[in-house]
Amino acid sequence: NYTMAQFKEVSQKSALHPKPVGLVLQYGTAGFRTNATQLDHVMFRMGLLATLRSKKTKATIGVMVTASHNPEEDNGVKLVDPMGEMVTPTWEGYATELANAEQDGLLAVLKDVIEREAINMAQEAYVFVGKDTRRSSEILSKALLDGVHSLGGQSKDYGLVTTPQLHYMVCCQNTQGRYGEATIKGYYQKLSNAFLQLTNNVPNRTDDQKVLLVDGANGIGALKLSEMVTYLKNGLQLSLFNDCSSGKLNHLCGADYVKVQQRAPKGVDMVAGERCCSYDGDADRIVYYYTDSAGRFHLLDGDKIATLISTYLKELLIQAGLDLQIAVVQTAYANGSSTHYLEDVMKVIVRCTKTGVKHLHHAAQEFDIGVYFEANGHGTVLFSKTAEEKIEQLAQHSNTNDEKKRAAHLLQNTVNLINQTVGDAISDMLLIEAVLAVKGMTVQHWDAIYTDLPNRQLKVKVADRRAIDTTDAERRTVSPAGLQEAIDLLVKKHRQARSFVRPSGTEDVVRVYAEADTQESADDLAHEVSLAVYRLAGGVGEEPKHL
Ligand code: G16
Repeated sequence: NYTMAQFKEVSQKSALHPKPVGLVLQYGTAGFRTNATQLDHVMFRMGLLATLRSKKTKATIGVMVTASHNPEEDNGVKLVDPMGEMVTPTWEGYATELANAEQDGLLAVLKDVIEREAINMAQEAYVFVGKDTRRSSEILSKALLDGVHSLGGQSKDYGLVTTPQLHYMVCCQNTQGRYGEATIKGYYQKLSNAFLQLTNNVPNRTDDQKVLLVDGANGIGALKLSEMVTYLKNGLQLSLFNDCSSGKLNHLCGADYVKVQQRAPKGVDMVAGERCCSYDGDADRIVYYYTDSAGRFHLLDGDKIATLISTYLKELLIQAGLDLQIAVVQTAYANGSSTHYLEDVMKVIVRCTKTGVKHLHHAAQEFDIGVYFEANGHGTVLFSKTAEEKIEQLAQHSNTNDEKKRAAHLLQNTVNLINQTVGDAISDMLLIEAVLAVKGMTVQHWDAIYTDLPNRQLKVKVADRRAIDTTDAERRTVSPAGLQEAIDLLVKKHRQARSFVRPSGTEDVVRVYAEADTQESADDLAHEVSLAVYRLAGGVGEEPKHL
């Protein structure tokens, strides 16, 4: 019968994408991610899984081939659910089972998923596929498409796109175009129109204020931003660096480098006082920065972005007279000063979740307006259906007084400018630029909203990072024994200090975060905690050295 024929096809095709015997991969923070040479079978199998997920949900599913901030040699896969969100934990479990099944056990796992989910195999399936600029992405996306087609799924290959663009396409497709047109041109038009609407009526906006330097991390974001420039007309004066023409992806540049190293990327001709921003390798993260006249580097990370955006939205809600609940979702990496400012000065609700956009996104959905940002610059804003309807009604209401109507229009265009499916460097950049223009703020004004506590992030190599288990949104460890007690004692030695450790879900390392009242103290604490991790959690290689 039909299914038997499909299984035969899967069996034959999977032999062309064999799994290295004994290789076991974990589904990480954003999907599978490792050296590209180990991923051919994973891609084929994720093609199978996406097809099943599409049959199950009777909707289009997306799969993005990317390893985002990781080095060029790595690659990975991100799965996108019908509304542009990440897949659910149950399906992450299926993904892990499929990826790790030995060659002769693959069909059994596949059948098991079909049975457990009661999937109608006669149902049609559609999968949207995208890839980043890594050399390995081309062949890996072919393996992925092989998987889709072998189970009878249909595909649309968007080729080179940013991760958030693929999320956007999936959402447009599954909302029958209500969210927008599922084409790259449609994406550029929707975002540019909203940006121009927001900024065109700003009085006295000078050309100088439109200047922005962008570090494209030598990745897909650079390519896509240069395509978009014509749509933005004269709304921005962009200078693009690390644009893929010569440099290496994410090497000494990009959002992750700038955030973790707290220094300017290589390859950007910075001028004191000028606004600069960096994307990451698949353009779903952004951070801003500038150097002052004394040459000091100032970073405006995801926390500062969340603060700017939520301040702007709160002010507009007040002007519009709309009673909508606004919340900010952060992770343990959020700078203590940002949380303090949001809770105590701005008086907005603040939630803390585990690292990973999927967790933040979920928490943000519980509010009328949920602003979520990881400190590393990954984030967006979610508007509930009620919030969007109230804004829409007010914008259309002819009796509304001028101030209310103006605020409602600004809110409406803000909603259109935001990619609500996932963090999006291009959309976030345009939003930040629009907010600064509308509020008449410079990057220095923005930076002065609050002062970050000095902080430091380090990585420690251990034999098996699963030795570390965490609780309380990753703020405390429960294993190995004694580690949390050791961290507590070390933290007590410093002022205004906080520190935590967690296994990375994208790299084979344990991450260490520390903050304190001075940079020296934060650096000391991060080093001391790294040593505790190394000694108690099976460190490998040389003992961590002080910076
Ligand atoms: C991914 C996730 C982010 C996460 C980051 C680092 O980002 O989407 O939510 O913050 O990995 O995760 P970890 O600390 O577990 O390695 P990206 O931009 O690399 O896809």
